[in-house]
Amino acid sequence: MPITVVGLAPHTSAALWQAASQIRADPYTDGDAFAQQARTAAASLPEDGLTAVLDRFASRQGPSSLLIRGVPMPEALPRTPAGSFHRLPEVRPAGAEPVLALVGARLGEIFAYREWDGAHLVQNRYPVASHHNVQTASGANDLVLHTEACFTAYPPDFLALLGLRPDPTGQAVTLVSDIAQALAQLTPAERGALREPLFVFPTDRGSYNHEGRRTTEPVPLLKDRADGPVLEYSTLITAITAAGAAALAALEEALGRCAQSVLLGAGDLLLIDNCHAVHGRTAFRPAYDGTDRWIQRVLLLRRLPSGGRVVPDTRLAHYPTEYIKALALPA
Ligand SMILES: O=C(O)CCC(=O)C(=O)O
Ligand SMILES: [Fe+2]
Repeated sequence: MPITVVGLAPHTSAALWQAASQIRADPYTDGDAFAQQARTAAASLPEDGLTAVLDRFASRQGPSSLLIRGVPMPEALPRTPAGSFHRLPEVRPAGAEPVLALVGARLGEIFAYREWDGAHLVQNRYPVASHHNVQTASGANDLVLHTEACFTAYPPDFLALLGLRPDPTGQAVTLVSDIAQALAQLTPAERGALREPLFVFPTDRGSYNHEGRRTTEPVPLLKDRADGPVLEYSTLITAITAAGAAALAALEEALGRCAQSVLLGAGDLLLIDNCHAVHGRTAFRPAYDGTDRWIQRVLLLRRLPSGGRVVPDTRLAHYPTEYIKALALPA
């Protein structure tokens, strides 16, 4: 199934820019006001073809990922920064944040993880030299297929990824894979195994012991919810039994076969339903000279938890020590 693409006509693009101009708060210093303004602007968008597509996507009647092309961009974009965005001496909006938040807020409430990206409600993603070999969005190796924030208390319902600057070498390609399509290629026994608590992440800080290695507690990957099966997945997961391993291998292969490639150019906005699609990114060779690929992201929840827009990453205690150190996450 090729990815669904919606191209914005110039007048729709202009209307989006106009609506986004109501969002004036700084996303990095005044996140709550920024998100509230985005919510108000999104609710008052004129009903047209685009809002119909977005509302269908948000109600999960459409595809599990959707590419919108022709999102209006600011006239001038600064050079791609070096170093993590939230640690830059000067954190300044790039100008695309309001339009990203506007479309995102039509799908849900913008939120962020306290421990990541300085808890910014818009996350800036570009290659960081010191993360080159780390399994993270700012790394340069293959970013393996994953459910965003799987097995945390608050995995996003949706993600929106906006291309600001494409990879000049064309190598960095975002991957999305439809879960239902992949599951349909598995046997009933394989799907059954995915519903069993047989799956762990290897970590030196886990409480469980599998064949002499520490791991997280075993969990099922597939859960049945009222609105259909929901999968939480990462290629980094391993299984604790042979049946689990066979099911996991079959799933990995099927997700790989179903993966679609999206080269995020400037103004390309990829919407992902995090319950029904997994995503990743191919490896690339950044130059680290200000011309590298740059995307911005918002995470969305259909309903905010009572604590507000900044939530804890409840899996942090189980990340490997080396990973926490490499990314300088709060331990
Ligand atoms: O860089 C990409 O295309 C995807 C990065 C990613 O997985 C994310 O931002 O959640
Ligand atoms: Fe991701």
